[in-house]
Amino acid sequence: MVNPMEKPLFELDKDEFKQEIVHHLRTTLGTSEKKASKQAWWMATCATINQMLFERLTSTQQTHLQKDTRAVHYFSAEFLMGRLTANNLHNLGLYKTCEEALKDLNLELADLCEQEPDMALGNGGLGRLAACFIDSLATLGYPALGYGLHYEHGLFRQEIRDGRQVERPDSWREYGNPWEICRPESVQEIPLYGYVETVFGEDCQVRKVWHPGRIIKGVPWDIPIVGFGAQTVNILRLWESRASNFFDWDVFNHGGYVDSQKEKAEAETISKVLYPNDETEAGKELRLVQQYFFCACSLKDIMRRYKRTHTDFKEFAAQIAVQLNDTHPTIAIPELMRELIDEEGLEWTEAWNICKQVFSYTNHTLLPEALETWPVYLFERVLPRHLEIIYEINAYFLKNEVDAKWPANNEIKRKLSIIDESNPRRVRMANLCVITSHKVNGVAEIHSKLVKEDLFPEFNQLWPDKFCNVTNGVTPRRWLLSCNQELADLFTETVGTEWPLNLDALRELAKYADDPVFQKKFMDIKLHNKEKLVKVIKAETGIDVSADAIFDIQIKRLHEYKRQQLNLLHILVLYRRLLLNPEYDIHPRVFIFGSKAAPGYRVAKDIIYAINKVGERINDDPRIKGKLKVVFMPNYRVSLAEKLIPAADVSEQISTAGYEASGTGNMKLAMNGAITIGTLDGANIEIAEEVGEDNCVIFGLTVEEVKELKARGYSPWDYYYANAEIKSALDWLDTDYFTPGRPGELQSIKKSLLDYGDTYLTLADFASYDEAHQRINSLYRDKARWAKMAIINAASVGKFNSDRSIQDYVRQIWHLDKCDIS
Ligand code: 8GP
Repeated sequence: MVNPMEKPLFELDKDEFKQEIVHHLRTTLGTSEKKASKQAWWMATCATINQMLFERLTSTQQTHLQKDTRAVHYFSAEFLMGRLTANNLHNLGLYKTCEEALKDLNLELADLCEQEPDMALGNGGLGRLAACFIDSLATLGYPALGYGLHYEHGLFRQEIRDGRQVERPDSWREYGNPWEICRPESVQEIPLYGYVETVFGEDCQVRKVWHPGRIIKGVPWDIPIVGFGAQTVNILRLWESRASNFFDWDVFNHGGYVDSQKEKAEAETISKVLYPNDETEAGKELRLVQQYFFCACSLKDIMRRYKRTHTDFKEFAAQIAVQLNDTHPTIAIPELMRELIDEEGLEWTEAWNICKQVFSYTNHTLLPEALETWPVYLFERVLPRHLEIIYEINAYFLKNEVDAKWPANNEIKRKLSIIDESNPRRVRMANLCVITSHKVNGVAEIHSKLVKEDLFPEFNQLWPDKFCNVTNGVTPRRWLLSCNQELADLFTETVGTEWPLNLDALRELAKYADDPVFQKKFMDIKLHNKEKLVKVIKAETGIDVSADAIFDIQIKRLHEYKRQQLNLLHILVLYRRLLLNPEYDIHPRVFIFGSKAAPGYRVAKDIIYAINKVGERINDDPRIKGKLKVVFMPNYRVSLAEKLIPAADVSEQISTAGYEASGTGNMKLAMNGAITIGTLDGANIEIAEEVGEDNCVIFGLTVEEVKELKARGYSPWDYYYANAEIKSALDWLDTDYFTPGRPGELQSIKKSLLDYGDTYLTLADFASYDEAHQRINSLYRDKARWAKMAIINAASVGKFNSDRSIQDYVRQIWHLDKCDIS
């Protein structure tokens, strides 16, 4: 069916599209229809798409320059873009045209899309949020640039060998990437290391001069970001590091080829790999250098662009907004100070006033281990001038703000200082962010409240207006229109074409929630998506599952606070119940996991191993007659999420209350009609408000109860001894039942839940979780009830459109105007 929403924006019809693809196959790819591989066909299709993208890109950039628009610059160490082919086609309104053109050539568009490697330049939620946000910014027509790092290797590829995670390098651009454009004309030079000299100038002014020990070249790669409707095409600009002189020619001439390459290799290391840590600080010099490198390149780029239309810095803060996506780009603050003072000759207070207006900061986590700090000695060596500037900002802040509010209170000074005076002394990046930024936001109501009250209470007393909330969102273009086309077509048929831009339009669907005909259509699509996933599961893991079972999905990074171990414990208990009583009455259930663990996070990797080993035993056990299956999908990534989410019946959002800042998978799953089983944490709370508590299954301790229990003194042993099923399930892990001949291999799970104190209260929430699953079971058996719940979920998630998040940022923080592109 042709999607009525797709008014062709460009005058290309199917036949012309076809001709263009063939033309590119021959002239751009240098091959022929007879010889072309799928990869070549895919590249030729991308080249055709780019013809239109580039045209809009140029007109957007020209209009922004002409109108001298204020723009937001989204600084992020991660952009988890995934694949772009289908997304770009949908946003250009050309998906169906392209599909038909390829059909004429005996090719399947969906099949060609599989040729595209994921652009996995991020770890998880934070990186994917950045990708959704730049889609929304372009869709809404706001002038915006994304700035980040052009990692040669993105997040590692995960293989599962004998149940264990093995990390393999990711090479997303091994054979070239059709979406990126190199811009040698905008190369930047970035200083590092060296020393600072204080000089007395001819004008009788004392100045600081940084004599860097090294200069690195920053080469920009632009990824065009096309908004839905293709009016605006913004840019994601990613910096690649190179040696400033290709190699040392003299050393080379004297036969030292390897030595001459050393500097080159060192320089290129900076943008070589993404740090695979999710929510933990990586105390590595290279990471600090990465952060500085991309921030310095981006600020120089911003200043270069600004200077095209301005001769001084009076308008800078009116033109430029910089959003710091977590603390990773914090170094941009002293870097802008340095540029303005040392390079542009501004007074300290002038520069400081500009910085305070330009920067704002988003916090994504309360976990203390995730709050970045850097040893002072490292700063001294890598960025000596920046350390001086940080000291000056700190002194100014402690004197003018802290002392003024809390006179002679050293304890508060110690707490709020940018410098942590313990040994070794460290720079607290979050404090620098809060002190400078004019706005600090959390990413869900509850999280923003905890940011204010628990994380930064004194800062909140100093500047109550600084703190605000912007609840996260996801783009419905990728997470519904593109990944679940059948459901998208049903929605368009039912409520019209407006919903990808105004997701609230889906509220209309609620009218049909009780209509058996609509319910059948909705659930048939779910079944069809499940059938497609059954094939993927078989191909990826060899496991047979039935599409008639409940597909219960937990997809997210592996972390103890996200509690995959709670899910596993419940699986063990169900399995045991079935062994004890083969008639135990449950609807067949497939538990599906997708998750990567940080390579150095032992317990997380042990949990992956345990899921796989328990799964192997359960999946092969004829006694339970296929009522339970456990699937661990290897290499979880954006493109896999696009297959899993449309097929989910149940969405597992089971973090310990107070620990998940927001979550965004919870939104994607609800949008596709999955029922949430979740704690009152992060955005789950707001999802429950929107869909109604009758249409999701809430369990477990609340934030307050978690705090109370911890304050009282929590002992997991109490639950272990009080609940025979918990005890049996955990003791089972001491045996070799799941690892024949190798007893005790799964013991670390039990240890973390008992001996090490069960930090995330898994055992405390178990009974409530189990009861919630029983509710899921009986709800699912009432087909009409379940269908109604699923429809209401999809109908009620308008709030979680990332367009709404962007509008919130614009209103509260960025104050931008939309710009029409001629
Ligand atoms: C995540 C939060 O854990 C998640 O709740 C939230 O929805 C998401 O950010 C977007 O706001 N945090 C991270 O992904 C994170 O801290 N990643 C670290 C690698 C930097």
